[in-house]
Amino acid sequence: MFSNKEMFTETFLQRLEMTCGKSFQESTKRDHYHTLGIMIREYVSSNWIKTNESYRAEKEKQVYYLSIEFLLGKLLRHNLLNLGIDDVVEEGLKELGIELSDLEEMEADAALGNGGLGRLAACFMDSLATLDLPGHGCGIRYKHGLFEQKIVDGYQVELPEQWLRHGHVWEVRKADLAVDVPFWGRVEAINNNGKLEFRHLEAETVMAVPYDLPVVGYQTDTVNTLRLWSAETTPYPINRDIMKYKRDTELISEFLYPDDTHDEGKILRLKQQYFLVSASIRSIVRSYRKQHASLIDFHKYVGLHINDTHPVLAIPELMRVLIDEEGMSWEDAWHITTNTISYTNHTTLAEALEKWPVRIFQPLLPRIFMIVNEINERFCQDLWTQYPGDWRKIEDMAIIAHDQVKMAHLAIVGSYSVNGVAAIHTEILKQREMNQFYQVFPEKFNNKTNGITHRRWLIKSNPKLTSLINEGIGTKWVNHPEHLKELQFFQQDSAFLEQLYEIKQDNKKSLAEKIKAKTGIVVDPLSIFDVQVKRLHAYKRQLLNVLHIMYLYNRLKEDSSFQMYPRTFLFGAKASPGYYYAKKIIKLINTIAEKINNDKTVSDKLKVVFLENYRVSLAEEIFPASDVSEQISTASKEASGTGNMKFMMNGALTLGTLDGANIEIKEHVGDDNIFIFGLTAEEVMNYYQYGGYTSVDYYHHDKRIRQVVDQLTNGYFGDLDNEFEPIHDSLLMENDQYFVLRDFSSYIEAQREVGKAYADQNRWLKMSLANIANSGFFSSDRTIQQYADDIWNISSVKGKVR
Ligand code: 26M
Repeated sequence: MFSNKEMFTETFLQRLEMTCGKSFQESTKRDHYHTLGIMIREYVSSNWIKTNESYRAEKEKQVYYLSIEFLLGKLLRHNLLNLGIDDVVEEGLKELGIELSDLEEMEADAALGNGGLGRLAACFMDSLATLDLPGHGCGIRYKHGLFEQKIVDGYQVELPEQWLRHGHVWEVRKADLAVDVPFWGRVEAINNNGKLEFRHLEAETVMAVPYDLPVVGYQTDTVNTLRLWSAETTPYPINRDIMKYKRDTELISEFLYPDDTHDEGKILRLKQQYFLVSASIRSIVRSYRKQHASLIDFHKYVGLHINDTHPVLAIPELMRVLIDEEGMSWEDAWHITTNTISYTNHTTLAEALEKWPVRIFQPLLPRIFMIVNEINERFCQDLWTQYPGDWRKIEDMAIIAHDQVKMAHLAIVGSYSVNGVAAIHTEILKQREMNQFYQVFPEKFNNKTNGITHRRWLIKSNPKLTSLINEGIGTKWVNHPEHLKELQFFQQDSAFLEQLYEIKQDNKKSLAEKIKAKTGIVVDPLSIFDVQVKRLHAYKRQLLNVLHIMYLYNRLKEDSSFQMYPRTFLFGAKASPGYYYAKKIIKLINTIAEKINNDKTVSDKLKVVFLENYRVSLAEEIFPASDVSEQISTASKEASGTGNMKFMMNGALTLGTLDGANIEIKEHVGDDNIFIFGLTAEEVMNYYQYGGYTSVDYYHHDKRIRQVVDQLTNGYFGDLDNEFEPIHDSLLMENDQYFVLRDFSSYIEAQREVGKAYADQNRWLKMSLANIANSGFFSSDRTIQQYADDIWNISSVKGKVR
């Protein structure tokens, strides 16, 4: 049905009548979108079935990527592109007077994630399928994804997100594959001929219903599965209060938690975690059992990867299945479990490390708690043998201590691989945060630097740049992104550089139009688009960016001889609804934007725009239109970053600290093609350890700093009622935890260099080209191949199956 235009339009019209029960004349854009989605799903389904059959027939090892978040975004164009039918569909629709881009607008972003960690999971799904690797995702089908952000009077307001309002065409509900997940109740031990057996009694049971999404690889027949679980009531609940049972059950998959650092310790969150893990493992074991007589070789055929500690209960849950359901000994079960589970750490921020009070954990998951307890006791025994008498160390490393269950400790002890997400991050884990564990299990630790799918973040989002690259070096890079390196041949080709310039200008114009339409603000596409888009966090230091803008404004107002290249500063950021300080920063950005954008005396030099509701689909419009990529976290705090890679791939230049993957970006592009400033991770950590930083000294000794910090509270920007006093205090009274004032001068200097480089158009274009050319390493295809080779031990099934 997609082999040519005519075939497509014919089938489309036929399906439209069948699925919508309307004539073409009566039909709406939504009907068209829906019909197209159904057609694509149908087209994919035979390869989906074949992929599954061949995995079964070949008994291939399968990897399941367990993640509490999958930040997918829109799927229509992505699927068309991967299936290689985007042109046929686009042209066919045109014949019918329909614009494909209008249909794309009908689709809601699937925003089942907060930020980096969730988007990484989505990129990994794409790379797994494209590389023909037997890897699948397991997640939760939240009824409401990440909240929708509105800016009202400069403040963030959150609205519930409604992606399922019109249904989701890509999902298939599989009611027959539902499994039960038990909570609460009590455990009874029975003596069966001298062997203790455990039964979980009087549990409140929740039914987990899977919704499967096909994950289509690029130009391949492989179709993997992303299985999202939805919580429903069982037909025969034991709970007498039916209404309460229904509420409690449905709440489990109702909302995504909108926090991406703070461990809130909410019982519902723990319920979500066990729900995901238990449903996934039960369904994996059930299908495994159809192929294998016992679970004794489970680890040879199944890998379970846990995306941060959120799914760490996979460890005790697998132990429970092996012991209670399969009758295995503890030793056999432990051998299998610790050869099945692998774990990725995504942060070293102390406030993000998950800990659960025993008083919450034990009653909710009584059998799982017993198993965690046993794991802890055996681990402490081993430590005692290795470090006899060292009570302090054992207390530090224990999985349960001071009535808390430490999820990261459980993850390290119960897995065979622990990886960080960028070289420096892994080093910090090994040498500092997890050093005690590294000493005991050095062989487990390894690095896997993050990556992004160049199919969404370059080919799909920046078609003009994609065409230019294809004209220059052919299309080999599409399957082997390291070939982007060949773009370096064009370093001296002024015609090529000119085209690169035109494409960036076109993309900037499109974004400028969008900004005008959404906010009424007119921005000049000839100005430098200087962009910071990411979650709002103190450690990411949006504040440093803001203080610099205030400084520039002051210079422009006070010194008529001050020269600067015109700039447009763009921000996009959601703050966690309960994160008071982060919300203040949003208000601050909007407050200074208001004053600056309405000051005619600087309007040819300076504009500030806060883009509402930053999300995957908006990101796809921003990266291609960016010149400067702000990656200015306090060194040592950003595990990797992945936005930095998306900017780079679209030819933006990084202005950043030596943090996370910025360091590897610098190594790939070379020192001349990046702007680095600020303290190193080493220096930051030394300050934390030995002290020696006094932020007020910087306030007193640098009048540029004094001026902008004073302006936070003196009403200069028109703010009322000490609105920004908390920010002012964080810098002076609380000694500026994130070294904003310490790095201020160095940042101004680096920003000046950026302006100078941009003014030399030829130089800038060469730098931009160097960034695109060296971005191949940051494709998630490279990352996933490393996971497959070094952690999972799986290989491409291309040619092996079907
Ligand atoms: C935990 C408990 C309760 C509520 C929310 C959470 C929680 C949710 C998401 C905690 C952390 C979450 O994500 C952290 C995250 O996104 N980390 C980022 O991971 C990226 C991919 O590896 C890295 O590039 C970023 O540097 C890192 O900040």
